[in-house]
Amino acid sequence: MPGTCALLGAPIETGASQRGCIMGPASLRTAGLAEGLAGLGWEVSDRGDVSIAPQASQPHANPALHHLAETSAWIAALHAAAYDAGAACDLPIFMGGDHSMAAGTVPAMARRAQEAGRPLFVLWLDAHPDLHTLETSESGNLHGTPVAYFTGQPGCDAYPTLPATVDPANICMMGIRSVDAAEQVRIRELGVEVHDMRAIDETGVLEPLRRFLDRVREANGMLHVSFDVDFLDPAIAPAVGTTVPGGATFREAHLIMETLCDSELVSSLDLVELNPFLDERGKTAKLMCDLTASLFGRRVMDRMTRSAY
Ligand code: HAR
Ligand code: MN
Ligand code: MN
Ligand code: MN
Repeated sequence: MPGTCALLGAPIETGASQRGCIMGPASLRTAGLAEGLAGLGWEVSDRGDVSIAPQASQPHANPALHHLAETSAWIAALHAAAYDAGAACDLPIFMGGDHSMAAGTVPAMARRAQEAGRPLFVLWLDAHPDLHTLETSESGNLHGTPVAYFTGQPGCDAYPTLPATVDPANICMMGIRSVDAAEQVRIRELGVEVHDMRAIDETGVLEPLRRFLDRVREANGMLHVSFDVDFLDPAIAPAVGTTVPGGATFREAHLIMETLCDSELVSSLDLVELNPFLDERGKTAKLMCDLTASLFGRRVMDRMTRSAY
C-alpha cells in the first residue's frame, strides 16, 4: 500500500467567518503530518504553500459576499497547484485552509479523472453540505459554496470557469447536521447522498461507507476525500470556527479512515477548516494527523488479513 504522497499547503482563511485557518498548514506540519506518514513507509514530499497576489475587490449582486475576488484567485491558484501535485504522486494531501479551497482542489481532481477516462467520486465529511451558490449564501462566507460550484450549479458564475464538474450522484456526505433552507432544497433536487448524524446514529458509519465504496469500485472511480474538522465532535476537535455539537466520535472517524485505507480507493485528500488559533495545545492538529495516518495504513493491531472493507 505505501506509495508517494505530496503535501500542498492552502493557507486560505477569507472563506471563513473567523480568522486563523491561514495557520492550518503550519499547524499540521508542526504536529508531524509528514513524519507520521514517512514512518508508515510512504515517500512524502512537501510542495510548500500556494499563495495569491493582492486582489482588487469584485462587486456582486449578492451584497453579503465576503472576499469574492480573493476566493476566485485562490480557486484558480489551487486548481493549478493541486493538478500538478496530483500528477507528481499517488496520493496528494491538500492542507487547509478553509473549505473554500475545495473549489480549487476538487475540480483539479475532476479534471485528472476526466483525462484518465474515470469518474471522480467525493466523500464529504462535514457538519455542513457547503451547497450554497453565490446567490443563495446569506452569511456571505464562501466556505459554504464549494459543492455547488464543483457540481456546476448556476449562480457560481463569478468563480473561474470549470473544466470538469462532479456528478452529484457521485457525492456521499457524512456527518451533516447544519443545513440551511436553500441547501436542503438543492440536496433534494440534485439527489446528493446525505448521511446526517441521525442516520449515522441509526446505522453506524460502516454500512453507508461500504455501500458507497462498492459504487466507486464498480465504476472504476477515483475517490477524493474532503475532511472538514467540524465533521468531528467539538469535544475532541475544538480548533474550528464553526463548531456544531453532536459530531462524529473518535472511533467513528478512525473507522472511516481505516476502512478507506483497506479499500485502496482514495486518490486525494483535503484536510480543511483547522483553525490553530482555537486549538488546545495542538490537540486538534494531532488528531487530524492521527486520522490521516489511519487512512495511510496505521493500525493499532497488526491484522493477518485486510477487512473486506
Ligand atoms: N451554511 C452556513 C453558511 O453558509 C455555514 C457554512 C459553514 N461552512 C463550513 N464549512 N464551516 O463546512 O454560512
Ligand atoms: Mn469578511
Ligand atoms: Mn465544510
Ligand atoms: Mn463544516
